[in-house]
Amino acid sequence: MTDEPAIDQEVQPVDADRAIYESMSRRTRRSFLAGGAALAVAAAGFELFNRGKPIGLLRRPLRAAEDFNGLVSEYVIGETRLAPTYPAESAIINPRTNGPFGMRDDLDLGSWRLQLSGLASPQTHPAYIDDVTSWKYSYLRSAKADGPEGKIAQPPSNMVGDNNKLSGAGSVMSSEPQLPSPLPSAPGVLLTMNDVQKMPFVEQTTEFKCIEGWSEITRFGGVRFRDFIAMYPPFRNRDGSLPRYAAMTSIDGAYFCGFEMASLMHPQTLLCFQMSGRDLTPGHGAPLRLAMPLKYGYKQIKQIARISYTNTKPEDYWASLGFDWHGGL
Ligand SMILES: Nc1nc2c(c(=O)[nH]1)N[C@H]1C(S)=C(S)[C@@H](COP(=O)(O)O)O[C@H]1N2
Ligand SMILES: [Mo]
Repeated sequence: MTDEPAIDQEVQPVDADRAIYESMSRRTRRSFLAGGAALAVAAAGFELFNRGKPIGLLRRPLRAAEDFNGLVSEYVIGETRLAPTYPAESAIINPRTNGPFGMRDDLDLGSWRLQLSGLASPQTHPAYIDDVTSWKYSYLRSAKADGPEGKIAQPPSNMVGDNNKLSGAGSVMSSEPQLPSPLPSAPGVLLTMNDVQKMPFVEQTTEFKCIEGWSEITRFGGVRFRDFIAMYPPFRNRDGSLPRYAAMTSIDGAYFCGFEMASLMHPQTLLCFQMSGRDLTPGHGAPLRLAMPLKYGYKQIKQIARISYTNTKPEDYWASLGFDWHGGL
């Protein structure tokens, strides 16, 4: 107990963030009321559970409860509080790797570009391209050994074991993803890691939680997604609002996540290229992944290749298998 790291409550908001922090404490109080309501719903619904038809991996009442939790997290809790932060020294040095889907451990990092679409005025950017999907990545191993370019990666053997422990998910986990969702062609920009690293560097030590039931204190380094949004502004709707969502896909499109814009604007959402003070390893999602300490690991997509802003709710890998689309803690 005593070597449990002290939670650092002294997160100092910069001025621009102050309004958010103030509304956070108000909203947190309100969320206790919502929590009470959720408990009542849970108690009443428990009996119905076994009668429900399965939807994806979850039975219907559980699915409904997940949707309800999603609403609570979206409108009441999720985007307005801060995850606790810890001293950098309390972070684990070699975090475990988990989740190999849609990844290529043989990606030639020099060939990596971020395909970014749904921008306000992409033509003004020097890296403008008519169709971001025309970019071809290259791989270090020969095409002969690995099959054609873009083939779904076979999980490297050191990354497989953990996934099979996800209860009830064994048959799904061992097969290829069912809903590969490569995003359609679109104009946009192709960014390099240098472009990403031009924004202010931030380090953040937070608890990383996987829905399988393990967690680790992890030190992430990267740039705030909200800075990235400011640097490469999304299109605006007629009423001036930002697009509702961003869709992201991993290198071969086989792992994909959707996010509310509010989640991406959260000050702890990072586009991340370091863990434990070192460059990301392939298993952890080199060169670029998300860190979102208010969401479960499955929303923290690794080896991002594509980000697209949209008003259409994006497909999500684990949501398509029955888990909550929001993945909030
Ligand atoms: N591309 C991709 N990203 C992914 C996954 C995956 O299978 N493929 N798994 C997710 C899950 S379930 C977890 S718990 C975390 C694990 O991150 P880590 O390997 O850095 O611990 O990655 C997430 N991001
Ligand atoms: Mo996970």
